[in-house]
Amino acid sequence: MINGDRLWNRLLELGTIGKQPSGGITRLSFTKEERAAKEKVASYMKEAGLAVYEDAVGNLIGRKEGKEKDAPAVLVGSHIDSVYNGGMFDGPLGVLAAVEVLQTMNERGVKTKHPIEVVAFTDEEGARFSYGMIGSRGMAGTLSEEELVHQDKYGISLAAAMEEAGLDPGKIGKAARRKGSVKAYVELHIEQGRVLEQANLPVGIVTGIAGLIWAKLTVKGKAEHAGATPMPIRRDPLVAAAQIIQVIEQEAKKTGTTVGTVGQMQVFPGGINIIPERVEFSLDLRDLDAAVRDSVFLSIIERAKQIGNERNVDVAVELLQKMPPVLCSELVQNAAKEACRQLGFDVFTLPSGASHDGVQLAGLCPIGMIFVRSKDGVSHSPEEWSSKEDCAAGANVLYHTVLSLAMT
Ligand code: HGY
Ligand code: MN
Ligand code: MN
Ligand code: MN
Repeated sequence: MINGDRLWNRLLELGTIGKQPSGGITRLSFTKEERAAKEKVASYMKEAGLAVYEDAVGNLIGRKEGKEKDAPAVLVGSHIDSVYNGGMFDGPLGVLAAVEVLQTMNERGVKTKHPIEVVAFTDEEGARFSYGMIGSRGMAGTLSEEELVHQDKYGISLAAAMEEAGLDPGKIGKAARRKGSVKAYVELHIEQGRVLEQANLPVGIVTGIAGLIWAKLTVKGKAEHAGATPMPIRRDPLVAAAQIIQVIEQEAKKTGTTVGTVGQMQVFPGGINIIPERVEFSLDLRDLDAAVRDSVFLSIIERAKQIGNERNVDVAVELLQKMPPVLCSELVQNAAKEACRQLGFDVFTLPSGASHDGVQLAGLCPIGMIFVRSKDGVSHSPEEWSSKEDCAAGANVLYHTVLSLAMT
């Protein structure tokens, strides 16, 4: 069994880095908080007896050699960057459990055929630049320098932030892994939903990961005096945006499986006595079925353009990123199911509404995920919580899953 106390203490310690007065954690990619978190995790990796390095896109990696040095590696990981005001488990549980698994193997003198690498992927969340999974895209070889133009709210580009962190945007291709060099990728993660809690189970095995679309909608009207402009002649972009947001909820609800969220909104110029000139807001749209998701997206755009015509305002939609839904491989799912049986846990499978780095790696190697129960299903919030016992349960399932994948 893994050392549950050591895992829990490291989770608590890492959770202090980037802690906000609100109790949430903000550890955005390429910031000093994330740098400090990387240094902390690198120290844990060294304690675990791993060879530690960062690749060309800033993924932090700890490697345990296999008996066959050049055999394809088994990757185990997650991320340590966070959303704004997030929780302490989303990402770190997967990275620290992976370190714990390898440290336990080394303490027991366990030798595997395949090398095993723990990976803390760069910028999984995409919170700072509204463009995520930079590290796993880099490792999959699908990240191009052109994508590094995305900017944060201060106008700093991903490329500039990477340079400041000592990385060379021109050399990100060096992080790409050759097909065949990775046997499988496994990620332990909190469920961030309510399914395991309602089933009264500590762990579950993921069948597939929903595909997401992120877009930015801009509605342009006419700034005028709030007091002197009669209602019928206004070209108010904020009222139009409010109608479009209602449409997003209606169209998503219609399918029963699609989820649509507006998480960001900015009103310009933002004066209390000015009819806004322009409104910008985000759209996060997801479904396990890409065709269903895409048809909802098209309906939303159509209705948004109609609303624009009716209200004589201009509606523009910019696609920020689009990720396909992916299925978890039988290879990894079966290894995880066998691990659950060995440990006496129910074998329970469920889909993931949240997206994860495995989506980017599915073209490189077989992928799979193990979920740990989330209290009240809450995540991306300071209320995010999983019990020490459930975290240890997940890490033990991860241990046996990785062992069986790396042994033969
Ligand atoms: O947005 C997501 O689903 C993940 O937390 N990056
Ligand atoms: Mn997240
Ligand atoms: Mn996550
Ligand atoms: Mn993830």
